[in-house]
Amino acid sequence: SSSSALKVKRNPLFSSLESKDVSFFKEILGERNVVEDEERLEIANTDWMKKYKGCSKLMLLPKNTEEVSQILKYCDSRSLAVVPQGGNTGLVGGSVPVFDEVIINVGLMNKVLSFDEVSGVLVCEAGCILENLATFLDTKGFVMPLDLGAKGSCHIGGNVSTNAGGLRLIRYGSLHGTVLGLEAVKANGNVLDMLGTLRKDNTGYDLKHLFIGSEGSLGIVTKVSILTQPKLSSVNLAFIACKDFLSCQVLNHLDGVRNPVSSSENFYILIETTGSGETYDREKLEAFLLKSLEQGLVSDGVIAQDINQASSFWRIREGITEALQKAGACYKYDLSLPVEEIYNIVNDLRGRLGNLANVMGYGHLGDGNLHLNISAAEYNDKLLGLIEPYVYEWTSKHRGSISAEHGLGVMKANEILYSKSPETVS
Ligand code: FAD
Ligand code: 2HG
Ligand code: ZN
Repeated sequence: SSSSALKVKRNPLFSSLESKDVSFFKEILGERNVVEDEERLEIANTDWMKKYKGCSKLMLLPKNTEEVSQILKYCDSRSLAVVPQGGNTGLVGGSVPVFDEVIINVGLMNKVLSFDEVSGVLVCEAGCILENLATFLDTKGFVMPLDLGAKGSCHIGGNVSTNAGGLRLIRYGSLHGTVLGLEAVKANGNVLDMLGTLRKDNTGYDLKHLFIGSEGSLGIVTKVSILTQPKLSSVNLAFIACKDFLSCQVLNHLDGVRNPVSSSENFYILIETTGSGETYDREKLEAFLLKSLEQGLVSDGVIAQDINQASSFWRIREGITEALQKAGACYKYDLSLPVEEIYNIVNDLRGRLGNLANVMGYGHLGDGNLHLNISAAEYNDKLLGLIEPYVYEWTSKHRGSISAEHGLGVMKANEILYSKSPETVS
């Protein structure tokens, strides 16, 4: 359970939910948006990996910022603990209660508020699902600056709160660059209007940056203003096999997905380019592949011939997490490391764990971000003892980050000192 993972006891200073609290919430939110139904709570208490589980008796579904503010103000006055929840796709146990916290899910706050077709600035509520925003922008000829495998469920507010990286970071940069403004509600109910749409604003501290990646610890994000990008006409996608870094053994777990390249190598890389010169862009990518083949860096490669083939390539990459989920228990580490070191930790762990588990390395090579996934039949303490603190110490020794893009959550809240000096934490 999440409480044993965190090795903490419920803080007795927090009160327990009483029926008068539920009545208050029903009064401000309406009966329907105060969820006490056991089945729905079971889902909301359980994380995506089914690894972390809380025992909340209540989920609240506010419809606007004012309701979020009222909820938080009341919880603050009654000392009721809360946990903000978005699409519940987080991979570090942060989106579900540790004990009996009240779950606040902003999923009903899912409206696009404005879109400026000249600047590309989109302003929306935090509960918008990433894929819905992408679909909306597509009709306007724009794309979101971020994309990730969980797009069908994750919320933009969740993305901001975890500072999600994803598959386009190398092209469009991190959310610290693309998020132009936020609205958030602090634990005492105060609303912080930081919802600017300006590209430049140096009037004092840029408070919104503290919220990006704060995992709900500073308040609930209710609105997001984000810079989107024009959709470019030429998109090229190459799937290459090579003798370098990225392991793709996990392909074996993907039902019905054929390996697009005929040779079977240990390493695969997916490269997407976007531009506006269709012939030129393609020729450039082809020339790059040819040169890499000649130099012996690449052993095989294909460029997607059409959009269907391109999405089938992306499905392979985006489906790894789900495939591993089906394969059994999975210990996940999300590391930033100097690129040249990335694969050494995979090899080290293979040696260390032997046939106790399958060690997989994949991720975002261009960002220096390794997803080290250790797959076993079931979770067990002996295996965990061999992995931790080994992985954290290894990462710390190389001045890496123990959370590149997923956040600390419950899983790593107590491990922050592996990546930050004490003075910067206390
Ligand atoms: P949740 O999981 O609901 O919550 C995550 C954290 O944010 C929790 O701490 C929660 O309390 C807090 N939170 C949520 N909403 C709010 C809010 N409105 N205000 C304040 N706090 C809030 N992550 C990546 O970075 N890159 C990837 O490529 C990637 N791919 C993934 C693929 C799959 C298949 C899956 C399952 C996950 C993937 N993730 C990835 C992890 C996850 O999708 C992201 O962390 C995502 O940003 C979480 O969004 P969410 O809405 O689901 O948030
Ligand atoms: C990805 O890049 C996600 O696919 C998930 O960040 C990584 O499951 C993982 O470890
Ligand atoms: Zn990732």
